[in-house]
Amino acid sequence: MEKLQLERVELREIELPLKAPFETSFGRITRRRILLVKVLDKAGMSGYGECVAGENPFYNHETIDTAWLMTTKYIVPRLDAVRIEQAAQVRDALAPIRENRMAKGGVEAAIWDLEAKLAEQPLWRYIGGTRTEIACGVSIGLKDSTEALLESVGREIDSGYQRIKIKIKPGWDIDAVERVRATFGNIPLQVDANAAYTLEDAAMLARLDPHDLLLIEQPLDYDDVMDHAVLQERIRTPVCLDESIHTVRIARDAIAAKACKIINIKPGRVGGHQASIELHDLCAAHGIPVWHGGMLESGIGRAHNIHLASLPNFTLPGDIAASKRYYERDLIDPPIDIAGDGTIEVPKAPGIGVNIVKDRVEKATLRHLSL
Ligand code: OSB
Ligand code: MG
Repeated sequence: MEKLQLERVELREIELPLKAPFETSFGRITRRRILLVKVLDKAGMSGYGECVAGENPFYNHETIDTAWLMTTKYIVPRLDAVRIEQAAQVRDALAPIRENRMAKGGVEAAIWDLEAKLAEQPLWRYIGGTRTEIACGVSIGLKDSTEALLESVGREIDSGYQRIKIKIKPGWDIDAVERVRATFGNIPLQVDANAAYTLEDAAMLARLDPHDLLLIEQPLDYDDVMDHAVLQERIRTPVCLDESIHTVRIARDAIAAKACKIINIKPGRVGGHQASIELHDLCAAHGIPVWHGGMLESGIGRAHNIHLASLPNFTLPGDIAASKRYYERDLIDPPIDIAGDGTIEVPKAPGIGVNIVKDRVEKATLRHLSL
């Protein structure tokens, strides 16, 4: 394999207005701030990654500002000192830096894109993917009224998405699910609580059982594995962990404790593609199906997600929706779109295989730094 020699890293903080506000149990956002990472080698070849840290430390501890700091002050200097020659070395090189996995994942993703480009292969093939198209679901935020929720669900079913996920929180749960079931019947449906409940809510959550949900995502707290195991004994709906799975080791423990039957993989949450692939393989070995989560990425992050979701154990539809669901104008052209059957084709060109529109990136840039 050709050796990679990083010459420069460019960071940009960009801001994209969302077409509509997106609300979860931890808040509502109207604009998405995104940290874009571009890596360049001596020959001027480049790779792009997207750090998915949020504007606030509500999903996990990271924010776009902490990611900027960690990337400039620790991650890039560390990669410079270690002189990594392959994307597969990034994870070990960055291991001494604790936590901050979204920051690491953004940089690692850019290096994977560059390396696959140097190898003249699409990223999916380079990392061992097996699918040429992936199945897409959609994540519907909390709404102000049941009417707005039903209208949104109907629209997404009509667009072809293969399953619907609705956000829930205390006070917006059983009734919302009942109304969706009553209106749309037996559609593939799942819910995401973003850690909004406690074990005391177990009896209430058991009332979701008759609705045959595909899964309930992260009902309990972000650092809680054992209570999820107790909850799973009390409810029939399969528990799927998102926020709790910070590392491959925690996933191993969660599986052993029977805290979940399904795992959602987001590369930013676990530190990048390599950790995601390991997590994917661990789950496959234990018969735990996985699906790809989303963090309202621009087309750049979304493209990375699509490649990763081509691995064989991604057997459930991912939160990988079309660009136009969130953004008027994506950073890539053509934008990512779904086919009528709710699938997205995995790009075939080298690396992430999408065309980045430089002047759109430029226009959306709030700050820029070259290292
Ligand atoms: O929990 O899956 C989540 C968005 C931001 C933070 C957390 C989550 C989400 C989503 C959006 O559900 C999924 C998407 O990008 O479409
Ligand atoms: Mg989630």
